[in-house]
Amino acid sequence: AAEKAALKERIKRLLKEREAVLVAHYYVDGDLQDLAEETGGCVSDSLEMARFGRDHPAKTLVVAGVRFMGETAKILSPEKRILMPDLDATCSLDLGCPADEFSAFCDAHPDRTVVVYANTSAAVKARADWMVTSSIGLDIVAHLHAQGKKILWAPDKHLGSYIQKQTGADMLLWQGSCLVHDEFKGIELDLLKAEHPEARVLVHPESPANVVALADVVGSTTQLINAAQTMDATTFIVATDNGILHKMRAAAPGKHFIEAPTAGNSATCKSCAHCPWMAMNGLQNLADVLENFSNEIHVDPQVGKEAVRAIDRMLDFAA
Ligand code: CIZ
Ligand code: SF4
Repeated sequence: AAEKAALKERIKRLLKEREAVLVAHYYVDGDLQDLAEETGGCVSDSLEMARFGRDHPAKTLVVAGVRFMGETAKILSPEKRILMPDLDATCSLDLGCPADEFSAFCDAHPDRTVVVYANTSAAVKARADWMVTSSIGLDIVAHLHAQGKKILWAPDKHLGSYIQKQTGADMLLWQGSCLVHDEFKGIELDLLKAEHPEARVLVHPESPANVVALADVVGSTTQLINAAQTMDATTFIVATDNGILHKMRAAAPGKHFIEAPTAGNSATCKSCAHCPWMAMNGLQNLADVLENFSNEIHVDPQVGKEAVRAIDRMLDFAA
């Protein structure tokens, strides 16, 4: 504990010395989220992290999250130095959608507007017409559908089919999934609901359809935290990465949060819903990158220029 406190103090000192700001995702370790908050950085979802980083005057951003988040920050702020605690922190959605295969898929369907989720590489974003996050994807697809556009969606099949059902849009779906959310189980969730009939169920739409079907609220991380705070209930079952519980408990003190069941849930593994790549962010590697200015994110400037159009479209739509 003393060691941890010393490490936190060292990081605070380094952030000042290096004139750097820390942006952290809701899914990373609670200590990192607290540090970001205490030092004037931000804790948020991938959209807000990128926007905050772009608008903050610091010349160095440290992104505690996964690689696509560092890349998005770099694309939006090419003049800034973007560092990440571990450059190998990736995402199964990004891994499952290689740029060359994706580009061929787009070429085969030239009549479709290409909409990609934020959880993709810079090269995939460069091939897209629009980038969306889970908080705004539904509104953007509804908007395109109203214009009579047919859509090619990548990479998350569950989020895609959820948006398809909600909007009625013509969507061709890439078959990717998040290895964390894909593990939530409908039957077990139904049983858990029966044990806690008073509980409200909060579900991220990267989860399978039979889990989404049991939700009281389906939404992005930020939307789920807001629901926990504002809904008139004291117990919630939460189907998303359990890193979010840190923020939910702080935002809604006195309320009770239960993790939704995953395939891995058992006597030995009570909380399996945690992204192994988010978990690669720690105090020690964060201190190291600040000390050494190591683990810098680079995006090919031409790719970045092409990718920024898809991101700016979303930001303009949101404004
Ligand atoms: O599942 C993820 O990685 C999410 C929800 C990212 C984000 O904040 O949009
Ligand atoms: Fe990707 Fe899922 Fe991890 Fe998010 S939680 S970074 S979607 S693997």
